[in-house]
Amino acid sequence: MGARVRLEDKVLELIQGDITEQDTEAIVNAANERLIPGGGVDGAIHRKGGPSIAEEARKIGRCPTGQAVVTGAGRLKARYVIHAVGPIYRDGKSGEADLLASAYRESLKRAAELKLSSVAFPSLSTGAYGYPLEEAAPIALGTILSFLRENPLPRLVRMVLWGDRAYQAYLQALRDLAAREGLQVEEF
Ligand code: AR6
Repeated sequence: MGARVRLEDKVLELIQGDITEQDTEAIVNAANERLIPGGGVDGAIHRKGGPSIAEEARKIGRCPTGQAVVTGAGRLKARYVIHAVGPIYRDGKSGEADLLASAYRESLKRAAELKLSSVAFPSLSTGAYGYPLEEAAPIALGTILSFLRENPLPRLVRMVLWGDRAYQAYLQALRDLAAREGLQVEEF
């Protein structure tokens, strides 16, 4: 089950699934500032990818909120893991939206620097960090779509949503965004 919008030769896609199973050139991790393996997406990536990811991350050391750093992807199908640090949600009025948009944009910049054509994201900050899905989804999708418009790479960005509730929240946000931008949503 999925949905996509096209922008010339670019695609923004939503699917329901598991980020660790993606065969895009990079997958994005929902990391923390200390780059120390935690739960959720982070735990799943380190479990399935093996210890080399944490070893590389340890050498990098830290990543401030709203930024993103790159390691290899160990045993995962992807070649790279882009570790993005989304904000911890407080009240929605503490700069969270800008920091969340920045975490997506910085991840996409890392992918573009590596000349990658495809990257998959989880829904940053909407698990342990408490960002409400309905607020996070339009920020994530709006930021990705703007980046796709303004940059040649990546050409495919896939949002991988865990469970039906997250998928439905993102599908609604994609429909709203597409309507504003005059784009068609294809469901598959
Ligand atoms: N594939 C895709 N999405 C998933 C998966 C998966 N395998 N597992 C969970 N999700 P979270 P955060 C969804 O908590 O909020 C860690 O401890 C999940 O339902 O992984 O940015 C880190 O070390 C939720 O919607 O990330 C940090 O300390 C979304 O992914 C902290 O959590 C993000 O949930 C980061 O918290």
